[in-house]
Amino acid sequence: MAKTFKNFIGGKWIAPSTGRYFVNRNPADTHDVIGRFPDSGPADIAAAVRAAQAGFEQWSRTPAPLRGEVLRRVGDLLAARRDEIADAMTREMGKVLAETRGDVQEGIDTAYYAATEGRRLFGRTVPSELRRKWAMSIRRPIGVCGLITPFNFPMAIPTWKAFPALLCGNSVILKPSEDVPHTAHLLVEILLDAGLPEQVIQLVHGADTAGRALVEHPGVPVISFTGSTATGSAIGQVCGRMHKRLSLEMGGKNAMIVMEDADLALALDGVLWGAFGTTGQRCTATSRLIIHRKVHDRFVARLVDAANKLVLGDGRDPRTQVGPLIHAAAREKVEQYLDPVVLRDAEVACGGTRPRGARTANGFFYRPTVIVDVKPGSRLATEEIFGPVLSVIRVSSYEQAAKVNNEVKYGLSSSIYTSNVNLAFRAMEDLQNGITYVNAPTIGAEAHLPFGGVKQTGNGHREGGWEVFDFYSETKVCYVDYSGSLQRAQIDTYDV
Ligand code: UN1
Repeated sequence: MAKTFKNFIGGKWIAPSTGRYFVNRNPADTHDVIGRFPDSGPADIAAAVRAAQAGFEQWSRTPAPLRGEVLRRVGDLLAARRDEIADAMTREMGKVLAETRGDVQEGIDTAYYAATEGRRLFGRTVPSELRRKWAMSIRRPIGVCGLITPFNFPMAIPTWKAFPALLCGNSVILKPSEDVPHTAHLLVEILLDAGLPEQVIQLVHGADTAGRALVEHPGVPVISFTGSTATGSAIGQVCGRMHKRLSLEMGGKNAMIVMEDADLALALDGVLWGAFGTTGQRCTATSRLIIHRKVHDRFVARLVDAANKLVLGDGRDPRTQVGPLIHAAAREKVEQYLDPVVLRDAEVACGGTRPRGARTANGFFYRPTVIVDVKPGSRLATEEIFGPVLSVIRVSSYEQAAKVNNEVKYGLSSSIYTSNVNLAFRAMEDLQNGITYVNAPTIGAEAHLPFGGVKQTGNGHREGGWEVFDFYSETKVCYVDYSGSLQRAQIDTYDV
């Protein structure tokens, strides 16, 4: 009998008010059941908000350096349990152990970064217009933050959101993806072990009903969401109506540009990792290869050869290089793009089918797929697939490559392989993305730099780095007049 997990609300592990549960299975072997998790409803969210408001009263008054100390201990505990958490993460979402260890490492880095920020959280002092008067800004906590996180980075993304939110003095309600509830459970255990006051963190499992109740609750002034553009739009409408602060990280259709003067061996390693790492299930995944016609045929031949050799299987098997997709619907979505009606004149150079054999028989596997002769503007060239599918587009110049890169509604990451330094710098300006890599693939952003995209990928906020602390805090301005008499500001003494 599979283990039954609970929500963490009001300082206790409790069953959902709905009495309903969903089953969490290993996507590499659907016979392997990890556990049953709460399918929560609005009453669970309401209870979590009440508790989080009480937690906020306490935590917002705790000095920021002490809040940072708790996060430092969180980093220490994550580091001590890294391999065990990575194993559990691979079991519930499929990516290989090297990647899930990296996912936990991103959480560790984010914890230590936030910990040190507790001793900064700078405000500013600026000169006043008037004598004997000080003018300054400070940072204040906001309240309860509702965090809705995806399956592909089960530890890193919750920590990107929760740690800066906590460091700034807010309390947190985490609603993780229903595909990766176990990793979220482990994270909350660690937060509590590190000494976070128990009302400050609430964990509410569930699907859309729980997520919607969180977004619509008037007691949650801050929402941060990573996921699809369609869901992000729906959340944006509610938050706009309710005047909530909202950070959105959504889709991508990221391109790697390979110019004729590129180091092709380097670019080959880059595209294999960018397109097929995490089975293509990253917002930053390399989904398009925009390649100069002079090197196209040579490069594609080597790419197809290497992609065919990638070993599929359970991510906990050390031989495995590519794990499964997250669930049946994700694989069916990939398969839709292989329909002849969608392919039209494009040609499948490798992959394009489910694999055969015992290693992959019980999971949602799909072969690494390269599609050539993709036309700019077609569905394969513009839509996010979120699977191991690479669309190859042939171009004749840098100008054309940059234009094709920019011809999509998304703008997360891009990359250019070239040995021409002038072109590299031009690309950094021309490519309409939140992140551009030179001679590196489109994935692999570092935890201490701002992360996010332009256009339909986001709504102008960034996660990570120094900028995220602005999102999770309110700027407050204070004036201190120590002149002893009424001094009117310049605008109030203007002489007509
Ligand atoms: C995501 O896919 O949502 O840059 C985040 C990267 C990772 C983060 C990806 N550090 O590839």
